[in-house]
Amino acid sequence: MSEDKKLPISRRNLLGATAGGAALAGAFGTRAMLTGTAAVGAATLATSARAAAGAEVAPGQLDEYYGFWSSGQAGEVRILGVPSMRELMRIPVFNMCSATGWGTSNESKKILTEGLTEKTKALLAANGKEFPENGDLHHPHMSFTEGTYDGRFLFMNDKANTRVARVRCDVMKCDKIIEIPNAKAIHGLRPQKWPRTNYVFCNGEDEVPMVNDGQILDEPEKYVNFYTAVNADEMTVAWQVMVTGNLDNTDCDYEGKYAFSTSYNSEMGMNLSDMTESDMDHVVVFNIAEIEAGIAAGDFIELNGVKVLDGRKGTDNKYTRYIPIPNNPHGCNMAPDKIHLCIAGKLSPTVSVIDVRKLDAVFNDGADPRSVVVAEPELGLGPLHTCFDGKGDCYTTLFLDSQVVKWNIEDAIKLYNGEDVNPIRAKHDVHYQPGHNSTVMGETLEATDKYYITMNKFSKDRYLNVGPLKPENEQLFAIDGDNMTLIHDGPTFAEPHDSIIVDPTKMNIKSIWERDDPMWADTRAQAEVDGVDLDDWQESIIRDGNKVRVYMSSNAPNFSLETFTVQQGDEVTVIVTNLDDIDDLTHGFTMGNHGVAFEVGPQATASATFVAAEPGVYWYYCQWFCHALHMEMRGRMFVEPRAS
Ligand code: RUQ
Ligand code: CUA
Ligand code: CA
Repeated sequence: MSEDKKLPISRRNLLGATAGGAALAGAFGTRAMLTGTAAVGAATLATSARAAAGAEVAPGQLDEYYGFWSSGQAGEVRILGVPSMRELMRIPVFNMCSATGWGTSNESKKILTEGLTEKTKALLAANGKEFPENGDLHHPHMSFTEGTYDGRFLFMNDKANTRVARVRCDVMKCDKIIEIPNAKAIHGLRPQKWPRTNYVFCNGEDEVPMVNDGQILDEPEKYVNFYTAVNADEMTVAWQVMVTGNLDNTDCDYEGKYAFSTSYNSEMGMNLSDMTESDMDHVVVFNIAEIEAGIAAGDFIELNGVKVLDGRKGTDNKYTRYIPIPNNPHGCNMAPDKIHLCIAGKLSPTVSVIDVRKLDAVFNDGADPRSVVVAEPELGLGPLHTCFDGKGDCYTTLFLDSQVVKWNIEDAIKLYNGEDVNPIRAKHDVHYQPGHNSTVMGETLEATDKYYITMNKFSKDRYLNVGPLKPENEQLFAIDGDNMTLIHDGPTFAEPHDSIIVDPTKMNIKSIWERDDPMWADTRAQAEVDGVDLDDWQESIIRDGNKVRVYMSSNAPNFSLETFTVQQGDEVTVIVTNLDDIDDLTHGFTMGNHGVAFEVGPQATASATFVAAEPGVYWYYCQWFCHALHMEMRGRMFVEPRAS
C-alpha cells in the first residue's frame, strides 16, 4: 500500500460490513495501490463461475443482452454482448474513424459540422479544422417510451466540446450532433423517461460568464451555469435554465414532472480547495411544467438563439429548488420504484435518498428542501454511482474503497427513522476504483437482477504490463438471488464511463440499408440535379467547372468504373452506391495517397470529396474484405497535368 495521504479511518466506523481484502486506498488523485491477493483469487473464479451462473456463451451463440458502452476520451460508442462481454461493434461519434470514414465521408462531415455554432466554426477554422476531432463521451442513454427503452435512439454527451449526439438504433450510426450554446462542457445527460423522450436533459459542468465574449474574464462572481433540454426529435435546444453552482450528473423521474442534477461546486469555486470548501453542496430540482409555462409566458431572455430562464438560487423562481446534499455529490440515479432518487455523496460516505413525491410541497408550499431526504445511509468511501435490481436493492460503487456495496432502500429509510437495522446487504471487492455501474435494464421500469457491471478506472497490476498507459478494467457479476458471482474480468480501452444493458426485444436493427435512407439525402438530391438515378444505376462523370462528381457502384468484386480521368486541381467527389444486398457485404472506397476512405454498407450510398492536386496515376480500392477477389477490387484515377 502506498504512503499516500489517507482519509481518516474513523469515517468507516459506521459501516455494517467489512472491507474484505481491500486496503484503504489513497484519496482522489493520488496513486492508490491495493494488494494483489484478492485480485488473483477473483480472476480464477470468473471462468468457472460463468458456467455455474448459467452465463456461458459458447462460440457461435448469441448473447442475452446488448450493452451500449461509452468510451470516454476515445469519443465513440461501443456495442458489447452481455454476458460474454465480447465487443461487437464501435459507433464513431465524436472521434474520427479510419475504418468507416467517419470524419472523412461527406455524409459524416455534414453531421459533424452542421450543428456547430458560427463562433465555434470560426474558432476551428483558425485552427485548420472543420469540426472538433476529439470528444469525451461519457453517457450513452437510450430513448424511452413510458419508462422503458423504445429502441429508437441513443443519446450521448461530449464534455470536451459541449456537444450532444444522437445515434439511430435501426442502423447504429450517428445521425445528429449539436453544439449546446451558452453552456460549457456537457457532462451528465439523460433522456426524459415519461411519457416519452421529448427532451434530453444535459448538464453544463463548467461555469462561464452569461455572455462569454471576453468582457468578463476573471470575475467568477459573475459566472453562471446552464441546464439544457434538447428536443430529442429535432435535435435542437428547447430551453435552458440558468443555475447557481455547477452541474455534474442528471436524471429524471418516471412522471415527467421533475429532473435533477448534482452539483459538486455549489461554492462556485475556481480551484480545488474552493470547490471542496463547504460540507454541503446541492441537488437542483427542475420543475418541467413550470419551465414550459415560463417559456409560454415569455419569462426568458434570449441568449445566442436559446430561450434561457433564470433558475438561480436566491431568485424567487418557480423553476428550480436546491436541496442541500453532502459533499461534492456525483451520481444521480432514479430508482425503478418511481419514488426514490439516489444521490452519491462522493466525498461523503453516504448516499442521500430523495422521495420525489415530497417535491411538490417544496415547490408549492415552501417546505424545507431537506424534508425530501428520507434516508442517508453510510455505505463506504467514495460513493459514485448507484444502479438497481428492480427488487428494492441498490448497488453503489465505492471509488476509494474499491468495492461495490449492495444495500436496501427500505432498510435505509428505517435506519434514518431511528430503527436499528443495517441496510447493507453485501460488499464485494472490485479492481480497482469503480466509477459507473449498470444492471440489465436498470435505469428503466423493467430493471432486473440478472447481471451487474462495474466499470473500474484502474487495472494497475492485473494484466501484463503494456507501458505507462494501462487499460481500464471491467467486471461483470451474475446477481441472481442473494449472490454476486464474478463472471467476467477484462481490460478495456479508454475509458468507458457509463453503460446501459438492453433487452434485445427492445431493438429493431436492420441488416441492410434502405436505398433512400436520409443519411445520404444530400447526395441523392445532387444526383438528381446531375441526372443520375441512384435507383436505376448507371455510372457517370459530371463536370461542373473545376468540380467533378464521379458516380460509381460496387458489386463484389467490382467497382463499375475501372478508371476515371480528372484534371490537376479538380475538386473530385466520388460517390459509391453498393448494389449488393447480401447480409454482411460491406464494400469500401479508399483513394490511395489522398487520405480518403469510407465504408459503403449493403445498399448504401456514400461519398467523399478531395482535391486532385498532383498529376499521376492513383489506384483506388475496396478496403472491406468482400470477396475472394477483394484484392482485385480496384481501379485507377488518372490526374492529367494542368496545362500551363
Ligand atoms: S461520470 S464515473 Cu461522466 Cu461518474 Cu464517469
Ligand atoms: Cu469490395 Cu472488398
Ligand atoms: Ca463542493
